[in-house]
Amino acid sequence: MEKKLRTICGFCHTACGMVVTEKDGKMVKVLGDPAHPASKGYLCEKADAAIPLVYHQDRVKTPLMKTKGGFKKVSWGEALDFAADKLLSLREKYGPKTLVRVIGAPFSYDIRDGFSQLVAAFGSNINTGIGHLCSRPRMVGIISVFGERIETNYKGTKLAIFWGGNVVAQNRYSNHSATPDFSHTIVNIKKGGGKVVVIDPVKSETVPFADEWIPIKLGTDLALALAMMHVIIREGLYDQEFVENYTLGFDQLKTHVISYTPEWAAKITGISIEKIQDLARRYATERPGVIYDGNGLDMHTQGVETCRALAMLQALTGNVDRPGSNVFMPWSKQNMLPTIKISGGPSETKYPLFIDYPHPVVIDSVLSDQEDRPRAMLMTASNPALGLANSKKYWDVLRKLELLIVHDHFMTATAEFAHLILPATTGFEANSYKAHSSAEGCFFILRRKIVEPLWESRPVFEVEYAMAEKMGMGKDYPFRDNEGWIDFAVKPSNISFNDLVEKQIVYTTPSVQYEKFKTKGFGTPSGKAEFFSEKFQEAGYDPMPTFRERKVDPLIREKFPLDGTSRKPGTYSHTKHRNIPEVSKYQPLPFVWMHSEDAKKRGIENGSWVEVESSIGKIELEARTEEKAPVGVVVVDFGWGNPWDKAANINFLTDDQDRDPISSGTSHRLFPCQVRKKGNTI
Ligand SMILES: Nc1nc2c(c(=O)[nH]1)N[C@H]1C(S)=C(S)[C@@H](COP(=O)(O)OP(=O)(O)OC[C@H]3O[C@@H](n4cnc5c(=O)[nH]c(N)nc54)[C@H](O)[C@@H]3O)O[C@H]1N2
Ligand SMILES: Nc1nc2c(c(=O)[nH]1)N[C@H]1C(S)=C(S)[C@@H](COP(=O)(O)OP(=O)(O)OC[C@H]3O[C@@H](n4cnc5c(=O)[nH]c(N)nc54)[C@H](O)[C@@H]3O)O[C@H]1N2
Ligand code: SF4
Ligand SMILES: [Mo]
Repeated sequence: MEKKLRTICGFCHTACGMVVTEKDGKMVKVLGDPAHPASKGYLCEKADAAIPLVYHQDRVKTPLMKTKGGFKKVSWGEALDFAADKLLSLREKYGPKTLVRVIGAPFSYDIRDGFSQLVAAFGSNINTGIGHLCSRPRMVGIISVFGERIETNYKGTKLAIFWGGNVVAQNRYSNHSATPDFSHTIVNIKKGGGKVVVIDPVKSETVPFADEWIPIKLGTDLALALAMMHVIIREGLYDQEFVENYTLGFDQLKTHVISYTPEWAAKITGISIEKIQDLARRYATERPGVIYDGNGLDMHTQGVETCRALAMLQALTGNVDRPGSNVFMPWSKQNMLPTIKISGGPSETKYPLFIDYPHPVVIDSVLSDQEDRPRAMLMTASNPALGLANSKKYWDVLRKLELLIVHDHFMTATAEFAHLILPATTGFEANSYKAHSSAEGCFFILRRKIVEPLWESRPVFEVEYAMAEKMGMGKDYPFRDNEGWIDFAVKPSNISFNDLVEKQIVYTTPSVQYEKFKTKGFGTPSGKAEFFSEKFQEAGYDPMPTFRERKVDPLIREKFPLDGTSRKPGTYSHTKHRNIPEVSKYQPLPFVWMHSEDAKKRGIENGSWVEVESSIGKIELEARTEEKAPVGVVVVDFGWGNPWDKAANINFLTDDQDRDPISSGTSHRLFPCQVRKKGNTI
């Protein structure tokens, strides 16, 4: 019997629609789903991992417990008993905040929600993950201006600025919203007479598709945004009606940006005065204009302030909530987990405005000798041993834990440190869901179970409930498995798991209404779009974004004259799938990309084996002298270092102390380094 079943890919946030052919209980073919409103049949090459992933012989097939002699296979019963006993005894000794939940990029909502009820029922509110590196810094900045997050809308756009986003390689044109027919976004903008500008220090895969590339110096985007505001105000190009009626703090902003001239910014950003003026004028007058703020703005030490300034640019020009600009998209009602609220959280830390519990704070406290430090971590869908800054130090964090439980498919770099590994189902063996806002309305989409769980793998909510039962917390659960969780989560939108099974995609809101600010104002404390934030001021930050030149100790600079930055190779999603030949064939190994001038000076040729060193550590990999970045900048590929590839992990070079003061985001995108041909010293 052969069946065609609709689901989503789920290897990245875009969540393209997929049609899987299932035959006699096995997945046999994967195609794009033409009926999906955003992907319309498109799948990228990463989707080729789907079938090989599910049937991969190296999957963790049973629970594994660490013993002196290595990992030992145990039954689920033994694994759950061990986890429950150890967790309860740690709570007894050190209190509930001994337990930390860690998640990776939430490509579907089982990752967003998994184990959160358990951690809360246990009494802890320490929920952390990769938020400080991904989207959260941007969100904090944007929310301070608008009170909520804002998305991109390309309908009739005359000027699209992809700012710190490699949209072509990452297939990400918006942060939470589905862009209709996304793979043709740039073509469609151009067809409508719009222009595309890319602001990126690196010649990314998106650059060849743009009308203009503005190579900016790494980490200086805030200076550019401030100078653009300077020009727009000085030349009276701002949207006077919008500014007068819907914003707060314009007079203060006007004074604040006086010194941020294009002349000042040109020196910092490396962009000419004329170009800065031109971009400011164009963004204010070629309307509607839209800005996509990409992950290139996170992982810098001024990420929040940069994105605050980008949101302020939108408000200043009135490119807000209008077709073809940045828009507040409709969002579906959901029951959010945990249902049990524990007081504290980020507000207790030195990053009070951050949304999650900052992972760097957890790192500091685990490594401290505080009696009440976290001693247990429960992780799902996360590989922080490779993703977080200063891997060597993070490995010490993992080593120091008294209990590390990892729910994953493979023996990853992180799982190797675990006391207990729990075999996880892939996205094709369990039900999950996701919501996407869009101009056409917010829709829920099912990530459908296609085949029964292989070996002894189990979906996260089944594991979570079983663990909760063992600890006597079953009564705190409004669900027992993934299906029950979906029912619970989508209920406020008046739909059920069965509706999703039947329809695959269910719209639960009307289509977008533009210019909502005219009737509803903004979700900020003042109800206006805020150029001046009292909230920031009260928390001890600047009420308006202030550029701070990044200072590198001259001694460090002397030793490490190059600026290193990070790249996500488009053919992978983070650290995944390098053990799947169908995908890894495109780029089996990581590279450091450098300018031929820098290479020549060091006797390095295309293909030379080199050592990249920072003040934190050293890695060895192959050099590519393709000019992706200007002289002085080297670009290192991210995502390697799992046990099966044993290749260079860039985060052996990044520093976990170099942090954004508001988000704790670490500087993976800019770190001083040196490159040497192996065996040479210069
Ligand atoms: N193929 C693929 N797709 C993915 C992912 C993946 O791993 N692989 N991951 C998913 C996830 S979780 C995320 S967060 C998104 C990320 O997707 P994007 O938001 O597109 O982010 P990146 O590709 O990491 O980086 C975007 C660009 O920012 C540039 N950049 C670096 N520093 C700066 C700077 O200082 N200023 C400016 N203006 N630009 C800078 C980089 O050179 C890069 O070209 O992609 C998602 N989609
Ligand atoms: N230097 C540098 N560092 C970075 C970045 C960078 O560009 N450069 N990018 C940052 C960004 S934007 C992000 S989002 C993070 C990514 O950090 P992570 O999200 O931690 O990275 P992934 O490689 O996606 O790890 C996910 C793990 O979950 C497993 N997994 C996949 N699907 C499932 C599932 O359904 N269930 C379970 N239980 N497990 C599953 C995979 O096998 C994998 O081991 O890294 C950050 N770190
Ligand atoms: S990995 Fe590729 S196919 Fe899968 S959701 Fe992302 S863009 Fe779509
Ligand atoms: Mo991310």
